[in-house]
Amino acid sequence: MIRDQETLTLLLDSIARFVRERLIPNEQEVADTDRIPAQLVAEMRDLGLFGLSIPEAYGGLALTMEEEVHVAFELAHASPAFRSLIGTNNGIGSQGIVIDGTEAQKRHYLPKLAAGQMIGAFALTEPGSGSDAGSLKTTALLDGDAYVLNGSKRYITNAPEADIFTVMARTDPVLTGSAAISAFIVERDTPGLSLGKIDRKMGQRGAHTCDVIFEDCRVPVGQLIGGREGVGFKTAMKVLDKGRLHIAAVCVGAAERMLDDALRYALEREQFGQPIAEFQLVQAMLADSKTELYAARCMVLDAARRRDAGEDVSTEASCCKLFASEMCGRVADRCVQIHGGAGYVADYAVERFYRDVRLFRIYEGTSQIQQLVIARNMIRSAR
Ligand code: COS
Repeated sequence: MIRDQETLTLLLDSIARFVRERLIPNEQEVADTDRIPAQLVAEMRDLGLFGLSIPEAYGGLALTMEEEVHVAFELAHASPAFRSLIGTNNGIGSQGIVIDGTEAQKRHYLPKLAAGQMIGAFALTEPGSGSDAGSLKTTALLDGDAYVLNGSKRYITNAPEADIFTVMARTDPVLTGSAAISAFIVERDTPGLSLGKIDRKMGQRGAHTCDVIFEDCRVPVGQLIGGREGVGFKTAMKVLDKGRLHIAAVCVGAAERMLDDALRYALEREQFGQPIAEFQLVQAMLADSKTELYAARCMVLDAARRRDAGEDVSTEASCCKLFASEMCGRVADRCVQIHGGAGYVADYAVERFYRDVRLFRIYEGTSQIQQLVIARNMIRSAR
């Protein structure tokens, strides 16, 4: 749902200008230094990018899902590291509170997340539990007026920068499975919380992940999201439904950027006396990429509109994440191919994007998990 086309167009124009004039010219520096300059972070705050999906009552822009995916299409034209910094505050790092938090939790945390004064992170994955999120082992056992957390979380996006973590942990030491999982808001400076060293990743330099370790970390009872035990896994799944749709939109934006670069290169680069864009085998790669991109864009917009209309889009979000992230991988591969030898050297953005976009098929649920969710939902509704 687009509430006011004129306002949205103004927002998208200013983001497109910011991407073109500020983010893209700084991409290489971010890749070289593994850090987003503080000045750019401040400009992202001023544009309201940290609070896109947070309700207006708590200082956010309260974008509908359809509006949010349009913003994600634009932002993802620049290096994914930029989107990643604002991504957790708008997505997995805030939505647990937005969807299931108590009024007091919303009032305390959301305005700071929306303003970018606080960075949020989402701590679900563990060393022994990735795709099988329901088997997580971190415990949170009630002791007086606090839950005592023990365990460790892995590959947590923005953990090195985070001020608060949404942490999924077991509040029942006996019950197995997801029904014993509860969600907590844990502040970074809580005694007993420590961070591992920053992971050395294949790509997305400038966006950081690391382990988050809990050793007898006492978290006040008021930090239990929604004030209810045993519903933390469902909170996590609801957060991921939205996150997967957002990531699918990011895949569309990144693929558009790579294809723009490849088309420009194909028009400039001459071989056999003419631009390589004149060759039909290059045209096939351009055309296949454009076609798949168009399909992914339509899917993302349709699912976003359905979510705005109040439909359960768990299946559609997984369809979008599966198709768009796999599409993005195929487009990245073709765009490197169109660049030829130039696509394999770091002077061209496509070499970096090729590595950066590989993550899209893995995080917020691998392609195989999306297949599983889609098929299980189909079977469940047919029974
Ligand atoms: N919304 C609300 N509730 C949901 C839900 C959703 N999208 N998906 C599942 N649930 C509920 C189920 O209804 C079930 O509730 P009941 O026990 O009351 O029936 C409960 O959650 C458990 O669901 P399920 O039995 O389907 O859980 P499984 O352990 O079989 O696992 C998958 C489900 C595999 C889909 C889940 O573990 C998953 O998404 N894994 C990937 C994790 C991931 O994306 N990690 C990325 C890192 S975070 S960036």
